[in-house]
Amino acid sequence: MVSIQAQPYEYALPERAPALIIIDMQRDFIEPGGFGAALGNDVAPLMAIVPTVARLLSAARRLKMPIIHTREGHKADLSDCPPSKRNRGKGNMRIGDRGALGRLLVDGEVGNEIIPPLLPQAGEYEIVKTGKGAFYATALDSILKELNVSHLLITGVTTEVCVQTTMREANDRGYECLLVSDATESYFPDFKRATLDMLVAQGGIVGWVADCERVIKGLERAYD
Ligand code: C5J
Repeated sequence: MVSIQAQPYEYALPERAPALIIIDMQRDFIEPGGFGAALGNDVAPLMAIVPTVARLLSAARRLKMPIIHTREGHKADLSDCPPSKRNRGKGNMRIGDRGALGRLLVDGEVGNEIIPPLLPQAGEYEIVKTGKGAFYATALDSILKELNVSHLLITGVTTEVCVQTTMREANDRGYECLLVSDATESYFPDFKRATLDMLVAQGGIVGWVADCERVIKGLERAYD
């Protein structure tokens, strides 16, 4: 059996290839003028992981793995954005307000698009989600079940918010999850570090962590 060298121990790869999940690599979080920047964050660290995510994406395409992209986006009338979500954040910009990339976190606006180097291709799934977790109020679980997928390789932003929430939701639903450590990023380095530690603590209470190089090596050995 082929495995990926990971923490807290080897991640055994199944016969059916894992799905690559790319969380919220949209302009709103990665580019200046979007939602992340409106909250006062420096977006440069998030931009820096784009080549690594692109490398994984290209490997997944070559190996014909299922690929799922998510975007965090709300309806234009914000009927799917509860006050518990909208009335948060610092500064005077909130979800739905107009910024340099259009209305923040609203589906169909420029800021809500996936960044050009990672744009989905035909045959890949693009899920618009309103929650932090990608399973909440989406078809993700049924898509994965239909594809007969049991293992997920998780990437994207931000590590401690939508990525971690999705990985925990996935683990609760029975998926074996590995987070790719250099293909995820946070605006807060300490939060990223703590998240990676938490996921693999206690014998991998939520799942596994490995870097892109190790992941690609394992995938090529298993599925090439
Ligand atoms: C946030 C996300 N940070 N994609 N969303 O609000 O992590």
